[in-house]
Amino acid sequence: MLPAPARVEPAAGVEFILTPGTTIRTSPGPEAGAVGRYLAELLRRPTGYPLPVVSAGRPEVPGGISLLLTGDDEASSHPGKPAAGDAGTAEGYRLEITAAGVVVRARTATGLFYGVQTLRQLLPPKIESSRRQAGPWAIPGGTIDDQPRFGYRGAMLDVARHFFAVPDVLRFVDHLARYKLNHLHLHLTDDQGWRIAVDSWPRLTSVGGSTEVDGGPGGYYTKEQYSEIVAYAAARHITVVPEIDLPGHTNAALNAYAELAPDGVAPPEYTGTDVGFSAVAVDSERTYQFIDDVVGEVAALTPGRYLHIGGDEAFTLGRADYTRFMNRVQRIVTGHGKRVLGWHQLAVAEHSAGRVVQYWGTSTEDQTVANAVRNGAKLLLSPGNRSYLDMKYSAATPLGKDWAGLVEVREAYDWDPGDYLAGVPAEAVIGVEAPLWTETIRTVADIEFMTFPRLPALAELGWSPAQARDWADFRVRLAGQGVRWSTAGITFHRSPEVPWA
Ligand code: TNX
Repeated sequence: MLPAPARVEPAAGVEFILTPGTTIRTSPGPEAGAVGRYLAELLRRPTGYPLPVVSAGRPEVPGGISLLLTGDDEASSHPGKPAAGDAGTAEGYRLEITAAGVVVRARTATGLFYGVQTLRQLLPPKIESSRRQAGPWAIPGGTIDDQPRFGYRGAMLDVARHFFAVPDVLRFVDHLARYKLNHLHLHLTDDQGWRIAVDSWPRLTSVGGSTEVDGGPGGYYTKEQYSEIVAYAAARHITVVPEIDLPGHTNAALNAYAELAPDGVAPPEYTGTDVGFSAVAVDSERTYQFIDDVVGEVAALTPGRYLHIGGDEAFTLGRADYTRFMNRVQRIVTGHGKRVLGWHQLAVAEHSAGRVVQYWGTSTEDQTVANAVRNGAKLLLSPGNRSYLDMKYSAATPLGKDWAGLVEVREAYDWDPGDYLAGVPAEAVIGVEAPLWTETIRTVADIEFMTFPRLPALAELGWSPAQARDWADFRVRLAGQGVRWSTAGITFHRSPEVPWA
């Protein structure tokens, strides 16, 4: 299983076998019912079984698969204790598999959903096929008690450098769901393109959306399309974190609206891959009106608590201007009811209630970040040399970059997020995120080649207890996932570090 569950007790010689008569029973209510239907949809095509989903408070007849929401009383008598506060409890589940049936118990539908992902991995790999396969469909017996170590487990997709249409993003969401990740960060704006419709500033997309790296056609999401991504992710218990990168990485916006540029002159469109050359006019009130409009519209479409404001690589601004600007942008974000997330350069700005800095450096020391944390910020870890999905695996990797180093699977796996940055206690770490920048990434196959197998490695760091981290064991479990990816049609890097079947 991957990520490794917190506690597994196998029952030797016991197995449950899925049959044409198997029923899926769920607690009453729409949330548990939706998880039941999700499970049925995963299983129906490969098995060819009808797998009806029925709602029942308590199954009168044992057998089949039951997805049950537990009351607080029942949940509190469970032995699994949360490691990371409420999120741990809320996302935990217990899975019991006997010859008579499968029971998933959880306090929330999110916990049931994670129990379902574990169950999926316990079925034979042919369960990943989109065509009907011959049985038997055996699930090994035992009990699993599980909950995540960290409450934030994410991946970022850069849809600005190269645009990815809605179906491609939804497929990426499904990859996250498989490994119990719960945040999708969308890098929606950059020098090469603006990808989210803003009604009050229409040229952002009509002009700013029509470019991408190497001069491709670009594209953007209408509000309906963005909401479709949000809803699809929510159905998989994943929260979308939209990023509007400021004050740098803004050439597409400046190209669309000259009034936002420091000298009032629109720069030409940009389809190269340099960074750090653009910035909005930080001394113009019009700029703050623009940000208030954009943040307001994006916040209104986003149910999650975070709004990411970038803050990286604003090389044309001095520290004082940058800090003053970011202080003001942070207030705009909280004014629209969201918490601030930003790349760790944001650490120099004043504290803002509930803010999170995302560390993307390659050193384990950063005094400015440690200070921001002492002042109340939380930390999200995305070390470039560990978690960046756009770094090459080896010098021979045809895609990607290498400025943060070469990142083979062991490098991506063998570090501890709880103990990474000097002077930052584990309690201040909300979790981990793997960013995929797309300067060199053009297709779904490109995305998957860079994502698999490193995203599962990061998922285990985010979910499993620290003491479960064991490279020798992990590489064998990872190898077992390979046949599932091939069966599901997912492209992956056949790392020489992993004993693939
Ligand atoms: C740095 S990481 C960037 C991105 C690039 C990436 C390429 C960060 C916050 N900024 O603009 O796409 O490197 O690896």
